Amino acid sequence: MKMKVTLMIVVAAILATAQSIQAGTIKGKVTAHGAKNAGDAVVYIDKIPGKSFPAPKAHAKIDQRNMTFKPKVLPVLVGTTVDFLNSDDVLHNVYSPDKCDGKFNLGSWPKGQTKSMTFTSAGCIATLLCNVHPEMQGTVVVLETPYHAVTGADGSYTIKGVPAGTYTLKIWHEKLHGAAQQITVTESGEVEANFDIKR
Ligand SMILES: [Cu+2]
Repeated sequence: MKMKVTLMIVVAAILATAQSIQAGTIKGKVTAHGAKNAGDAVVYIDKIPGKSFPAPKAHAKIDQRNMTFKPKVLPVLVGTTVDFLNSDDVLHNVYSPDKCDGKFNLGSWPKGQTKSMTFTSAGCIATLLCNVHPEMQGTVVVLETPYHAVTGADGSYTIKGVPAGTYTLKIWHEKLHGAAQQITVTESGEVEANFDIKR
């Protein structure tokens, strides 16, 4: 009898531990008023008080291809290094007029080559431009948590692996604005959060 009770306590403890490391999913749809579509919006957990995340070792990548930045919008955790690859037959340049780690200018480089930049200013929105092709524009959004997603053209997004808790969910878009939301993520559930964004 005593043995059985002990076993039950152990099982309960294991279950409790398993539950605390389980994670939920945030998903939803963004509706854009005043933009071509609802794509390229960044939905993200603003910050988690008392928690900071180590800079990722893996580099993120932005390709300059067919005279565009791909992806056009890239959210990264603060401390992330982004590799900029030129995949076109022409010279491309990458610079930013925004004060993210200085107004950086990485210079120009030919096809097949990469230059890297580490983004260390949380909250910074770095507009990416190419001084060879004025029509090219991209954005790196530097965030304090790794919980973020970019919307597809239909406005849908999914953020997976979010630990249980109550958070402020925010949205960034190049031109439009939307209100932040308070959301609660449960251990293994799915939370839906939809946004309306406008000028
Ligand atoms: Cu260019």
